[in-house]
Amino acid sequence: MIDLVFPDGSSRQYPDGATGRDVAAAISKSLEKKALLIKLDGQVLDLDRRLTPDLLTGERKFEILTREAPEALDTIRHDTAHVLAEAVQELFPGTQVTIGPNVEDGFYYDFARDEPFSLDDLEKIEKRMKEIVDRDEKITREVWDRNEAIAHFDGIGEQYKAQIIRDLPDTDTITVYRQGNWKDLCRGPHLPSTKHVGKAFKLTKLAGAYWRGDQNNAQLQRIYGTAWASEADLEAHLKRIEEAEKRDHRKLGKTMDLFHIQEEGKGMVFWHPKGWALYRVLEDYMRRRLDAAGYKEVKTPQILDRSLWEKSGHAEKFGHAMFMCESAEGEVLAVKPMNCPGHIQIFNVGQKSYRELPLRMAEFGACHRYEPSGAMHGIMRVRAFTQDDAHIFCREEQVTEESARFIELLRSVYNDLGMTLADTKFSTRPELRAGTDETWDKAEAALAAAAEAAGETLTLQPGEGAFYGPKLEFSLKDAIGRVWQCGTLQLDFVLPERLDAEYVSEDGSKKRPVMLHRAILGSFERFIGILLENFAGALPVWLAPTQVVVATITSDADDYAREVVEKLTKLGMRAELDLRNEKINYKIREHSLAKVPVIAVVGRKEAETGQLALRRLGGEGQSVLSLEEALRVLKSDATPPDVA
Ligand code: THR
Repeated sequence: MIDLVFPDGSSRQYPDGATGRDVAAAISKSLEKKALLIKLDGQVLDLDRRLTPDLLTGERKFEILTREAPEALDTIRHDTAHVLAEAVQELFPGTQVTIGPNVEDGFYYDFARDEPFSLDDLEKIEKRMKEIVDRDEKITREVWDRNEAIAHFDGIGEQYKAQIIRDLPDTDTITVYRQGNWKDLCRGPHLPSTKHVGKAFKLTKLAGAYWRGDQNNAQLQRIYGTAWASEADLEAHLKRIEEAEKRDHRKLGKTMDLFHIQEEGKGMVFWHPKGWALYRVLEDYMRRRLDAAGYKEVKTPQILDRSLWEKSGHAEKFGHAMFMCESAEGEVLAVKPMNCPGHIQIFNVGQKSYRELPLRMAEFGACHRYEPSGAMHGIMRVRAFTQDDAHIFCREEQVTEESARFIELLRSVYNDLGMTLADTKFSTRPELRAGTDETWDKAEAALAAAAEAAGETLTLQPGEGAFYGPKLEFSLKDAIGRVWQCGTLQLDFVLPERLDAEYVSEDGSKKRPVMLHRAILGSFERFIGILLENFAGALPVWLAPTQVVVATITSDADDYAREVVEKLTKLGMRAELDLRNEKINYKIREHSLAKVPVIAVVGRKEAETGQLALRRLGGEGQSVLSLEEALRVLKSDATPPDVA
């Protein structure tokens, strides 16, 4: 007999060889109907898998999974990939299947076929997939002999599958899933039949791929799809994608004339006047916040001799991401990928006393890191970026207090920028690292304790720390629920040691300071991308590159419009004049597309009465105010939240 423990803690016995379906049926007919899979000691298995003692690997924890279970969604996606492969092979005989894993929100399948698939083919394939679902093909698991499996797949011309089996360790059980007349080598688990896949799926795109991701291998065709447990979930997903496309910062960058990137500078941003205006507002804001929080701003060189990067450990541990250059005299220099070694050089000039700590050294440091050309994404993922960086040199006993202050500042900055902190990850020692295990033990314990003292709940990310220390990563949630990792706080005992930073302690002895590396925005480039997507370009007045456009209805209001712009400019606002001989509705549409938050419309009437008609982006109608009142309202909207 097999003893199973249910989620409510109760346990029951079943005959050896009973299936998950038998167990569900014994509980209730309705459960048997809804059951799709089972979970046994953490492993998801087919509903019809015979339960044998060798499957019990732990506390015999047993669960029946229905459509609503997250694990079921993974299987639905994977089964949709199988249905896709079956449909492709039915419609395009001679196409070979390779692999078809799950990815975020869906799956893909790589096919070997000489002729390319077209977008029209995707429609045909989708139709056939729905027919396969209607056929309700039973899905069954079979254990095959390894050599027979190789011979079978070779025999039917499926070279890739035969190759996959050849490369599997001898000890692996070879399982083949049969679905109607179609078979695929697969580890499983799978749903009981194609009916359960449902029709909440959509094929989304075609892409090229290489066998095993190696460009020396054969080229394959990848079909991507998304699949969900219900039509409503699919609809919601497609809506989110549509919404995200509308907000794409690359598109907004163009329509708002903010920046561009070109081939000759992959991952390097050309800021246009309007984009740079936005950048400067954000930089000015950050500078004020840092000044107020007791940071001292510095500027350190862009390229430095390789020897310094060897000493710091960057050349060895971070060299893969560094750009190197050589001078005419043969010196080898590295373009800085980080600001930390530079800041330690400033700390090391003159003797430091414990009284000077904590010393918070800030820099809007332009860094360069090599990113593979395929990984770049607009201004969000770039090779040249500017960190809102700072290093806090402090005593060990100041770590908790400084971490708490930093987290408080970070929360307040995100709040001012209209975002909320969603999640904090704690990343521990990576494979490639500097420093001893004892140092890492100490650093990890201290950082986790400091974060918890500051009220943070941490999600663990083992092995994701910086090479010199563990780190906290702070993520934001945007207006459509997407999460972006931005801020960081890292605790480092390693670099002060490697670069000889020291201070004179209270008892006159020399000690190493602890270094806290921290950034709030992460990088200005990425953060501006996030702001644009979060607000769909409709930035709050204080951040908007152009805050007000004064647009005339008729030319007899020109002088008055000029006077208004002059007044706004005097108040420190970014105002523009639109005197063009165009219809007012045309002007309004154009400035709305450019996401200007306020348009002040002036005609003869406004000029005569000394008024302004204000139209807000996304708002209905207009409010007519006296010039004085309008200036007061606009000035107030344009004031950054930390100054207000
Ligand atoms: N060196 C750190 C980094 O690049 C900053 O100081 C935050 O992640």
